[in-house]
Amino acid sequence: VSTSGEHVLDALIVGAGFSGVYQLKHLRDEGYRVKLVDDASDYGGVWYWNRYPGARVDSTVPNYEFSDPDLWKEWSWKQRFPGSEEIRAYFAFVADKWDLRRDTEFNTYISKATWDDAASVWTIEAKDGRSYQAKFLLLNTGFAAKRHFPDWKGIEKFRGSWIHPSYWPKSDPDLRDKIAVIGTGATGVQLSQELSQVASEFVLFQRTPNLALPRKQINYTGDATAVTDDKYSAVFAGRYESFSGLDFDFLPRETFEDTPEQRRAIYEELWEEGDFHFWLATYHDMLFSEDANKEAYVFWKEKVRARIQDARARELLAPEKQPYGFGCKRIALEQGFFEIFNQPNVSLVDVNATPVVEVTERGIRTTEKEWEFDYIVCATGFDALTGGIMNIDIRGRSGGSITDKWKAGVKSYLGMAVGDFPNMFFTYGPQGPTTFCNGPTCAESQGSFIVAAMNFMKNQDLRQMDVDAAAEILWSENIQKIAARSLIPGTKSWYMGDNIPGKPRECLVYLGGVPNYYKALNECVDRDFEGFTFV
Ligand code: NA7
Repeated sequence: VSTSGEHVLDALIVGAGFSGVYQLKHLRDEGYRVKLVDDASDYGGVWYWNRYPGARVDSTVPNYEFSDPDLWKEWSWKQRFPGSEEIRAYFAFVADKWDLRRDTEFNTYISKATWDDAASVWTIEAKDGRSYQAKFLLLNTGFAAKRHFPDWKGIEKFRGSWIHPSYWPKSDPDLRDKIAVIGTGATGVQLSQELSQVASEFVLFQRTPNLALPRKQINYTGDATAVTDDKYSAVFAGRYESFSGLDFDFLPRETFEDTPEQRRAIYEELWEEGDFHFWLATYHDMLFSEDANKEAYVFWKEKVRARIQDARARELLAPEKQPYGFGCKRIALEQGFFEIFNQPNVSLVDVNATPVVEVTERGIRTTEKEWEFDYIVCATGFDALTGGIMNIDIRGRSGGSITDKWKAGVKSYLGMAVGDFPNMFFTYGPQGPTTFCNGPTCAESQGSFIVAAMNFMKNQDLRQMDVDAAAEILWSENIQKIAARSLIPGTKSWYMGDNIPGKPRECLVYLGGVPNYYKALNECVDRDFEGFTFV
């Protein structure tokens, strides 16, 4: 393949979730020659992979969809929180409407990317030996692309099936047998609700309780929809005005500005709303003041403890003493989760009190006993935020890898670009508002930034765009400074890199809120990409 000829793409887009799909459509609309590749065999990103029973999004629609009227005018969701299957159907609909398939190659796992400084081109290699050349490398690998498994000894001995939920077999296994779920993140909670209803014996292995909130699903039947047509544009505009990119925001006052009675009434209202309201539509000091945070926990605990009959389970799931900062770990949305522990077929193992010793042929041996299982489901999460990017051997201008560059901690500008890696952007990754901003909102704001950057390069006849070292230091330091004002660093979580042994401890997400992030992107564009250097 020649580096100067027609084979060189304007951009190779890696990852066919919301971000990648948005970029294919919008870069192609601008006349660029682009290609979208993904390891999966269809669109959807995390939704392609996450097919486990109960998998569903924790953002409501229409927040969780593209804002293009050509799409929303024709598409009707069946639920307020759509399930994984419905989201895959949405992606298929988008692929047809936006005519994406002609420029997409599936079953393509990108393993290597090397920058050629003389030619100003990336050579990008797939695991099967195919290679691409592109002026821009656009990484949309998502925050949950690298799976994490427990390092228990003896895993290979187990005679039953051992599954990570994001590799769920396409033909559902028979789940009426004895099942273990490891982990109480959003995935573990969703799985537990479903599997506990079919398994003869269901055991949840918990390390940390999830301070889950009531989901309050709504089914849209007949003509019922999330919002009427006249409200869509306001919802989409509102996403950029709220901290979390959703259609609600923190209250404009502090917890103790209200009387106890007023506070109680507010908490009850937020609880009744369901969704993340009790987390992200509450008093604005909840994630910043310890006393405010404690107050929220007291209410949460009272609500949840009343739902669990067994005293031991109650204390493990909703401890009397607050276990960690409320909302400082990713909160799950639940519907009936706490009630499953009232069922006779359900047990809860506390791996802190009775640690796992080994996996055996028949199941899992803890310091208490050997548990027998047919299936062990490892809902143990991901090397979140950085794993999807560091999975790829990316070599920048100086020949160094991104893994080397980020060894002691992430460095980026705007949570999208990395110094020494010219003409490369990533989305929905570290140092952006990732997961504190729902996927489609980020896909559209970061995607438009990429389109603007490529247009700027074209209009100015530029070949290379790299990050200015000072801008990178400033952005990266600012991520930690903003985090330090909140309670989030005080709790162990994957926001802080704690779930992966050896990962540097630092805040991996931008906690300044979507409006400030969006403003930073827009200012950068308006100031002719201040913070970047050009050739
Ligand atoms: P998460 O949120 O990373 O949850 C993983 C869970 O697995 C969490 O409860 C962990 O406990 C637990 N875990 C991990 N390793 C172990 C071992 N060795 N033993 C016991 N328990 C363990 O992943 P999810 O897939 O649930 O969610 C990821 C995101 O996807 C979610 O936030 C949404 O945005 C969608 P811990 O809490 O670390 O003590």
